[in-house]
Amino acid sequence: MLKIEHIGIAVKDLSQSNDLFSKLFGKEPYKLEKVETEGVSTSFFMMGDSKIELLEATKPDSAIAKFIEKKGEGIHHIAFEVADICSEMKRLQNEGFTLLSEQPKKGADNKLICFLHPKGTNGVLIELCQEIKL
Ligand code: CMX
Repeated sequence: MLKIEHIGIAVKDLSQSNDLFSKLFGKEPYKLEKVETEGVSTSFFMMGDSKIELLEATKPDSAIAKFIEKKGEGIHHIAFEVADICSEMKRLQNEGFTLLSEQPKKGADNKLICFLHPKGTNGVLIELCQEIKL
């Protein structure tokens, strides 16, 4: 793994949280993006070499809706950049971690992504992400 690519924060109301975090950071999000397959609306703030992603559920059965129902708003996942997601997935599977998809999926912000189950990582949901080269 190369670096922390972003930290994801689950929020109830993206528009209100964009205002709140814009005030906190002193800058606007550089991107707003809906990811239908994950059932989320997202925004991204550039924070030096890393990012903060805010996530609002767009469907009642999405991972973010379930998370907020159970735990409330807050840090949802930590995403790590990897150079080659397929080889990293194989490596982690061989190490005994539980991958939440067999293949990388298309995620927000032009990334291929894969999650690891938080039960195998001390209760922290980990995302691997690789930039899609255009
Ligand atoms: N961080 C830590 N623990 C989490 C968690 C999270 N984000 N989400 C769920 N859990 C915990 C639950 O609290 C539960 O713990 P207990 O068994 O102790 O109660 C356990 O994981 C299993 O949870 P569950 O309710 O049985 O299962 P869910 O249906 O909530 O699924 C998970 C959990 C992680 C498998 C699912 O949320 C998932 O597949 N996540 C990956 C995809 C995702 O999060 N997409 C949204 C973000 C997309 C993006 O970044 O663009």
